[in-house]
Amino acid sequence: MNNIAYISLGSNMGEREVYLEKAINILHSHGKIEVLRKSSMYETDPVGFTEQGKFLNMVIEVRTALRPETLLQQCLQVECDLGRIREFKWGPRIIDLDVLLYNNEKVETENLLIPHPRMEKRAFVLIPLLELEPSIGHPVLGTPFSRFLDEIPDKEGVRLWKQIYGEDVFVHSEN
Ligand code: PH2
Ligand code: MG
Ligand code: MG
Repeated sequence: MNNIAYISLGSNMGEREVYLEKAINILHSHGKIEVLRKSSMYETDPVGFTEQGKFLNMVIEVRTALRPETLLQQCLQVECDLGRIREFKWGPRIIDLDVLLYNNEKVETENLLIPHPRMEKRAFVLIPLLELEPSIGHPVLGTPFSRFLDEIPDKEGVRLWKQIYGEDVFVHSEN
């Protein structure tokens, strides 16, 4: 169990917070995945296909004995367990789990690209990631992710929704 991975979670249908929490619990209940830390939850304007509801997004840090491909399979299994139906790419979803980073490794297989190929352009990924690990850098480019965040124009679309610090919850604003 000595690999560290970061996974982003997003939901924009139904009880969004419940889906995020259930997904984390299912991952953590896997014998070879331990959820170490959770970022706060952020409410975010949809990026890409914009005619859909606002998302809740967050990032978790996990320790795992699984190789990246198997970790991805587990993430997809969680989406399936929670009843995700894929209607169209980038459309509304009850839950989406994306593997962002796996140690400092670069992974390029048919189904999986790590680092996640769009992560450095997405404030809804970078803001929660940097909350957990402020000085983390891009494993391939070497650039700190904070530098990428500085270059993103539409950070206003990401608002703190539920602040989590360790086990303590400080804010909960209902929308
Ligand atoms: N996920 C997408 C496309 N657009 N926008 C927000 N705000 N949050 C997401 O998680 C998201 C998105 C594709 O996975
Ligand atoms: Mg995604
Ligand atoms: Mg996905």
